[in-house]
Amino acid sequence: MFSLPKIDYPYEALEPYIDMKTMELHHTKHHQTYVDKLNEAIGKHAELADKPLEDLLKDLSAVPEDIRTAVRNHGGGHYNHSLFWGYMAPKEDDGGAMPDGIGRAVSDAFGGADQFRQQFADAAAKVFGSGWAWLVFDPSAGSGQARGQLKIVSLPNQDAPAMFGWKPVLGLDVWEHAYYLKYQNKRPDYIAAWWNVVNWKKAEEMYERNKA
Ligand code: MN3
Repeated sequence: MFSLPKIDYPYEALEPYIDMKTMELHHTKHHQTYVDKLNEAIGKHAELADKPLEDLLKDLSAVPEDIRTAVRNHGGGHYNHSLFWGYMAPKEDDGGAMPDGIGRAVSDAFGGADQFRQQFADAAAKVFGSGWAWLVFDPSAGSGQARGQLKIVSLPNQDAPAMFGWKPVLGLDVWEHAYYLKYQNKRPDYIAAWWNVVNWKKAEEMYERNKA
């Protein structure tokens, strides 16, 4: 059975950039619902009970058809949000600047840290309807160099990078539930504020783990 992961900081810790009420609802209602519906689906197929979620998402065609859409939506939702909480941290704890490893990598891949931020923000702003922007590794591209393997992609709904063979480094939820209470329809304002609470240490850790 899957369960709701704890968040390492209190709901109010990302104020004023991400408000407490949004964090609480996002975690205890939205994320919890993905967990519940994923468990409901997996409960229909005992043979899947021990499978890691990432393995299910990597090969959805192997998931029984009657629960495939539920695993895609709710499994993707659980997977994405479990990463998302760690991609944020209270501002005073994250050091602010990108650590060297990921800093060099995004400079190589996108021409500089500012260019990376701009391209990522554009991708997030342009997601039509509900979805996510991601910085991912694409192991099928390039040859061991960050250049060519690091990509900015946007994905609809709760589709997860694992579904496309990509390894996540950093992701931003741009569903309205992630920002509507504080920012209403102004998604670009939410995106601009989000940079203040990005946990670069976590992104660096994901980068180091996935680049090999
Ligand atoms: Mn969400």
